[in-house]
Amino acid sequence: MKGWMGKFRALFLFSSLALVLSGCGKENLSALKPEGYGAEVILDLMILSIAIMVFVFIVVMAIYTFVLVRYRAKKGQENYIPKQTEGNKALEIIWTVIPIILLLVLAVPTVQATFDLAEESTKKSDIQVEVTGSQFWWHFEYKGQEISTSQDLYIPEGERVYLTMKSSDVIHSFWVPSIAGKVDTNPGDNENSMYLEAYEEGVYWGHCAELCGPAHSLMDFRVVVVSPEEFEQWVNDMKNVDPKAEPETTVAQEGQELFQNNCLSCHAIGSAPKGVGPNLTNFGDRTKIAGILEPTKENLVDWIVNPDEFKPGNNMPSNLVSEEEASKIAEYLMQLQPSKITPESAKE
Ligand code: HEC
Ligand SMILES: [Cu+2]
Repeated sequence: MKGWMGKFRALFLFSSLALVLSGCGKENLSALKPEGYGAEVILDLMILSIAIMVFVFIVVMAIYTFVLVRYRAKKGQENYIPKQTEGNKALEIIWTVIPIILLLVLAVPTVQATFDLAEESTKKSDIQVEVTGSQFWWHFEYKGQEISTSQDLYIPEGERVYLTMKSSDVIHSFWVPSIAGKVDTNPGDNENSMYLEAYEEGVYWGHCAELCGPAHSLMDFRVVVVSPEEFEQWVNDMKNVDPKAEPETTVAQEGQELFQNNCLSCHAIGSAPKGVGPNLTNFGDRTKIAGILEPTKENLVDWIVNPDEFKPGNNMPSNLVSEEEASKIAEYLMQLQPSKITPESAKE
């Protein structure tokens, strides 16, 4: 009875675990479904190393089973001690050389891929983005373009986009599993670099992959991959933003004034160096609010009044404005859509 219960419990535990883990299969967030060059190279290496491991496991298990069966003590051999042998040159050479060969088979493509993926841009015309990780959000500046944005990184399909990366506080790690490998962002002058090359248009999830504080698990961002023509359009739209442009409705105009008085110290609109908070130039086009909330007006008002409720320990103060004021600001922020290229149009 007890054994039966134990088995049942184990089965229950594993099936619930499977259920929970299957929740991790968010669309476009899997290193096992590569949609970019880096992710593909890395998956190939994983498959190669697993194949080698499985091969070694099978061979060892086969020899082990054979020896176990073939040389077990037979009847009347209870205290039998087999003939003792020591040193066999041929065998020793074989079991030294085979692992060396296996390691070489693994090492050569691994080292090759490491250098390949660490390639830096040598041309001036390449798209280069300076990435900064901050508790608990991401900032992006397009070098030589005077474009600043946060949370959603726009890149063109099929082109290499070179990233130089740093942190403004603690160590973070930039990871878009289905497009490329992960790279740490360090504080200070210690910059890292990598590139993204995405095969298909779409929106790809990214995560911070280095425990960096209370809201680390909520440090989500997106990579928005658009066609090269759309990307050019996006760049133009972003460059031509007038940060002081007056919104159409009176509510939004009031919101703009409230925003300028209460929020502009931390949030820039238009091209600007990284501030204390995310750049909101194209906030109306965001795929999520603060990387995690659906972009509805209701969520935005809740966020503005009490950001700590959604991302514990984040650096935006709560209760800066009343709910009524927040609602006006939300009206203003949601119409900040300078670009005709939105993630929705990118998905089609
Ligand atoms: C002291 C600096 C500071 C002030 C003042 C401030 N914020 Fe923030 N804000 C931040 C930080 C930091 C974040 C990033 C939070 C995170 O995701 O961890 C943020 C995030 C946001 C976001 C999400 C941005 C995105 O890209 O999704 C919105 C919207 C926002 N703030 C609106 C406002 C509004 C409206 C005000 C004025 C009432 C305001 N903030 C005042 C620091 C500030
Ligand atoms: Cu982080």
